[in-house]
Amino acid sequence: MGHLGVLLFLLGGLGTLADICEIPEVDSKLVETLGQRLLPWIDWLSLEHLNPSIYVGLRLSSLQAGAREAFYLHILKLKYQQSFLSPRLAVNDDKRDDQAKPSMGQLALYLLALRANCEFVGGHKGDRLVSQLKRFLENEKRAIGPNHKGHPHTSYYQYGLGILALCVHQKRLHDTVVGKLLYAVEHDQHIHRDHLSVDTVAMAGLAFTCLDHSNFNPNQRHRITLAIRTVQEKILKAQTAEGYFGNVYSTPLALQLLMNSFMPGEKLGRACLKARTALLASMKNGAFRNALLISQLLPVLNGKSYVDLISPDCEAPRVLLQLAMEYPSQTREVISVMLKVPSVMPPYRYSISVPAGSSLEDVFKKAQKLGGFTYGTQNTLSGPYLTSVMGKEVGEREFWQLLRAPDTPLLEGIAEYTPKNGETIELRLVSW
Ligand code: B12
Repeated sequence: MGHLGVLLFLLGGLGTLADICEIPEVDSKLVETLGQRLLPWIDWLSLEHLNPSIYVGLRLSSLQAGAREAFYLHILKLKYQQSFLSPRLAVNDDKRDDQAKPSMGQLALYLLALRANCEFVGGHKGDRLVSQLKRFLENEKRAIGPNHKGHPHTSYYQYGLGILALCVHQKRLHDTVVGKLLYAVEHDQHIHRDHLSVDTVAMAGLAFTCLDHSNFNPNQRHRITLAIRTVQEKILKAQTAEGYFGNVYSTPLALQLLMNSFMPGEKLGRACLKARTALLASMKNGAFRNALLISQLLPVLNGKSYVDLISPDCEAPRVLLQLAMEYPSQTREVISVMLKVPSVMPPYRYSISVPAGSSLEDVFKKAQKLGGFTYGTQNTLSGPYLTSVMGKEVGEREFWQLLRAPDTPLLEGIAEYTPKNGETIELRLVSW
């Protein structure tokens, strides 16, 4: 019986009805369809598109990709060791190499990938990667500042990932580093503008849950337990009428966190069943095409979370995935989409014709070809991220927000969102 089991047993004995978040098994065909969407990413071994999150998601799922998995991890190791340990990078001016270097969050995800293969980071090379991650966190701690007035250079989401990764590798963390994330969760009005989304609190909660299970930072134990409860409550409060926690795409991480929770009463179990129903409906409606999000969802559908990386089960049987192509339906229908960028001088506003089913990025490409519109992207684990429009690059803590007129932020990026005929899409430079 695990920790949770003992507690439930005790609570049961006291006559209190304790409640857990269970996700009953879903149709295995549906799960396989999701898994199949990861295979092209695993086979596409371009260094730029390597994604440790995909590896983690697959290992915590009920599915496997056979020998390709081991090969993928091997290439991940080469990339991450090369990026952080190659002497060439150390001597060269690091401005040039900086761009190629993975971020703190990506390094953290790589360490999670090692744990997903039941490896502990170690040896001379491994220790240097751990030191690098600790240095990243120290820098972020300094950026947040002694009075918590500043902001991390990356985000609290990546800060949480960093703590989680060190925790699953049983690396000790300074109380002051953990303290910054605790403070952020305790005072969310303070970092409201910092996208303290359900995703971000869920990630913080997963990191705290790991610390709690590992019994590190004993002098902060009480504060950590309270913070976990705060996170649970925030997530439950964020449940929408349809059943999502936050939105459809933050629901997987939210469930990962809640699956490690228990609460008196029946609220938790009911909320999770409702979220499961909503997720299933959205999956059937074609949501979850993005590999990163699939990698966060697959563990949930297998009853697992990132906290399981403390001691993963690497022997669990998993179903071998077969490559299957999904063919987009062919259509000759042409739609028109109004693309608008009001903030530039002169304001841009143009109706673009594209084949039905085109992505927003296809619309951008067409607009660029027609003239008068330019854009730039940066590759990320979530896909192409829009970084400039009409030559206007984003500044610090700014981003180009994607909206459907009049005022609805899109829930997908430019590569995945497919506009409908007659829609107006606005690009707006905003601070966050
Ligand atoms: C922090 C964050 C942001 C920050 C990123 C800036 C920063 N310095 O960190 C801000 C607030 C700017 C942001 C913006 C957007 N975001 Co956002 N974001 C996140 C969050 C919470 C964490 C990302 C992260 O750090 N990952 C870890 C690191 C290691 O991975 P990474 O690839 O190196 O991280 C980079 C990318 O994730 C990129 N990024 C952030 N959001 C998005 C969204 C898309 C579509 C892409 C391609 C890239 C991208 O910024 C990160 C830092 O460089 C995720 C939550 C999640 N579950 O993943 C949502 C998330 C990825 N974002 C989402 C969305 C929808 C957006 C927007 C499209 C919203 C909008 N309508 O404009 C915009 C992006 C528009 C554009 N210009 O292309 C969705 C994506 C859903 C999907 N179908 O893929 C998520 C899952 C949140 C959600 N639940 O809805 N985001």
